[in-house]
Amino acid sequence: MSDIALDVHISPERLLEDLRTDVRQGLTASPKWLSPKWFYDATGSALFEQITELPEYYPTRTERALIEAHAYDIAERTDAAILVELGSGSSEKTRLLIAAGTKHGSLRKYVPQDVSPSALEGAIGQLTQEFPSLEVQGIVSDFTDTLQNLPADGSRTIAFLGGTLGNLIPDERAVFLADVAQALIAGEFLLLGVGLVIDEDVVVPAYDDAAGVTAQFNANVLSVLNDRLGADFDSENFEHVALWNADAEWIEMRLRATRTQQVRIEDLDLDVTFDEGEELRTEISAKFRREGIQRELVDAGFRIDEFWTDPQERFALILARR
Ligand code: AVJ
Repeated sequence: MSDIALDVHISPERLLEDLRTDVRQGLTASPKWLSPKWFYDATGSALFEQITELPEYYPTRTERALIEAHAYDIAERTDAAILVELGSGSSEKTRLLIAAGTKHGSLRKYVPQDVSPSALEGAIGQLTQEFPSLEVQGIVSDFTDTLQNLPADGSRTIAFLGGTLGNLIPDERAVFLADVAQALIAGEFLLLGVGLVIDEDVVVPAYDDAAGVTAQFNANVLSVLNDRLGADFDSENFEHVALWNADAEWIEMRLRATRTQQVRIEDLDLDVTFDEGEELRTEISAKFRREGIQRELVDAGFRIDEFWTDPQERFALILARR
């Protein structure tokens, strides 16, 4: 897989610089926080793939069923030559869109973007075997700054699946969606997957599974800081917390210190104190209501073409036209 050429829009040095800035900001703030983007080293990406197969984690299989049901319709409506996917991860569900697009005859190129080179290489290796005539160009970057320099040699659809939009706070979301709209021209599409607001008793276990995989995924961010910034976090001193914030309508993941402790982050020359019970927020995962997300898309400059949902209305797949 080492022969896979990736376009690196964000250099490892720049990514490390972003991590340093983020960690200094987040760990000296009160309350403390980290961006969920730092979960995804090779271990974190692999743990997320495990999460997608957990019985409690409904988003992935719900979205996959929606894509399966509507992939050909999407191919016909969009007639896209180029499929760009933001935060593509394993590209596992996307192969259904690619299969439909190539069968329809319009799709020539797939452009997956992810912050994790290992996830991209794995995905591209598989896809080029499965679709030998498909041109694949991987981009290593952050999804919020991928939108410049997208290929423009054909009509494009940008896919942003899995509910990852929910990782952004509302202000960031508005900016990001407007940027996506800006990157497209009239007649091109955004295919967006988002989680819907559902019963707390269903959504919380999806982020706090019985097997403890999500807890491992959450704690892995501390290993990332140990590896990349020479920190000395002991993940044994933190416990996984997932809670539903009913006002904001999002899930929050946190790491709660089980004892008072000091952590050294060598590369930042920073010492951080945690009180017993103090919590570090590591992720928000917002869920949406139909009217709300439609309004956000319209405000960003889109028109809603289709709004598909599963029978239990847990997840939505939205086709929006620029
Ligand atoms: C990859 C951002 C869509 O928010 O559901 C899974 C990440 N966090 N379990 C999500 C995640 C905890 C996931 N996204």
